[in-house]
Amino acid sequence: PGRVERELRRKIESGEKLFLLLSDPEKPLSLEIVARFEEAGADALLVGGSLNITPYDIDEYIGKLRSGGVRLPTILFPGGVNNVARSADAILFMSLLNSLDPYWLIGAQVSAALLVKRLGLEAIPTAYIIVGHGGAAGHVGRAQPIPLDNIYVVSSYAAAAELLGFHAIYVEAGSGSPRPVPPEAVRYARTAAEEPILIAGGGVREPEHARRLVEAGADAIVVGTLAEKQPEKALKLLSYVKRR
Ligand code: 1GP
Repeated sequence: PGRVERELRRKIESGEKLFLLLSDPEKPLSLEIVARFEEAGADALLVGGSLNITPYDIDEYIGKLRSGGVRLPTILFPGGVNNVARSADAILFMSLLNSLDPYWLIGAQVSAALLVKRLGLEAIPTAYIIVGHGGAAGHVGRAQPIPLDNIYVVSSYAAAAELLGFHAIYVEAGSGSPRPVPPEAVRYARTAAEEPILIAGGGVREPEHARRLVEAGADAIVVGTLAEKQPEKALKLLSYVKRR
């Protein structure tokens, strides 16, 4: 693993749970908001989105945060090849395991791989699994989302991800999903795969829900929409994740 992943793993191994703030450069979180989350103990900033983004937007955004004093590690959370930008510290190099389209399984990765290497981005091999609503990511990624009433299916995907050597598993309900990523999905993933960093996100709005995700075995909770719409509540949620 590279430097960013090693630091995340060091924290996880010391018993910390991670709060990952998500900013979509199409509607970016302000410098002031990002700085407040950093101050409050956020562990990294994920940057990315599905639509209407260029690498220039991302570089400009990260540049602005850096010159404003933000020191958080920045990790690309790419909605596509258009999200590969040099100013980030690392990239979730993802395969959408339950996509029906080979492009999102391996095509986008082939398009991006040499660029990721040339830009010197640290790649964190990540299995992306979409459950329930799926949001824009599910639609764009042509996912066959795992049905919420058969959520145990997540365990098979998680086990496959571990055996294939992914370093992280991201269980996603979709940004702004009306139903947040279920703790049961996290529990099935955790039981089936011990080694990968387990990330959960999508529609997380309640501090209590974040606590349940962590109890179910999530190493990291991603929050985007709430930080944009109700930053105070998102900061409270952060404190629930980090206090443990
Ligand atoms: C989306 O999981 C992330 O990819 C975060 O979702 O915007 O609903 O927090 P929210």
